[in-house]
Amino acid sequence: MKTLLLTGFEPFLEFPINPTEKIVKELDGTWIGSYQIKGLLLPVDYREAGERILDEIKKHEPDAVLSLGLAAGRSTITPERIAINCRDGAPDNNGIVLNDASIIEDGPDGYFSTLPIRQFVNKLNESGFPAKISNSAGTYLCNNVMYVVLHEVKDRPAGFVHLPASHELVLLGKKDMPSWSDRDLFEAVKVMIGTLE
Ligand code: PCA
Repeated sequence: MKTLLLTGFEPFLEFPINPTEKIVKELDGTWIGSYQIKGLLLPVDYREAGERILDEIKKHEPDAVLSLGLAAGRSTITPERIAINCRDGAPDNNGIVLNDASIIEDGPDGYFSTLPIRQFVNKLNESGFPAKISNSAGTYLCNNVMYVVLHEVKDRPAGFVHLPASHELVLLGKKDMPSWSDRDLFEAVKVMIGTLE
């Protein structure tokens, strides 16, 4: 039996819904291919997010780690290629603002995803879900979580995928941006996990 730690984030900033929260809750405990999914919801909090995911990895020793986040405004599923050692941007959910700050002092500038991101993109596109590799996970919480996981986890596939907004989020938040149905987001996540050996 293999396990996959699947993480999502709570709502943040001007987004009253985070579609990754639903996906993680719905998939928790289910089986996809040879993996049983362990779902974990992360806070949008610089102090806590990294610690929570690393604790969970230590506790459960999952065979793979896939973290999900919302990239509002993107129109496709975007597996991230790289995490950088930088925190800079809008306030987190506790009002903490960081500018030009390292995630890990004296850590490497970046870490490449160890997930099969090219396979993810190919399989998603073949399955009818538009996807492309992203070369920047930003400098906010998603990049932060991706960086701290890749700093610690060297022997298993780990990385991050950004998802577009859901229809529900766009309607509720009165946003003018591309959106997908929850069902398609959910199925796309299953397609990616299904490519893992
Ligand atoms: N997206 C944000 C943080 C939480 C989320 O879902 C990001 O891209 O950093």
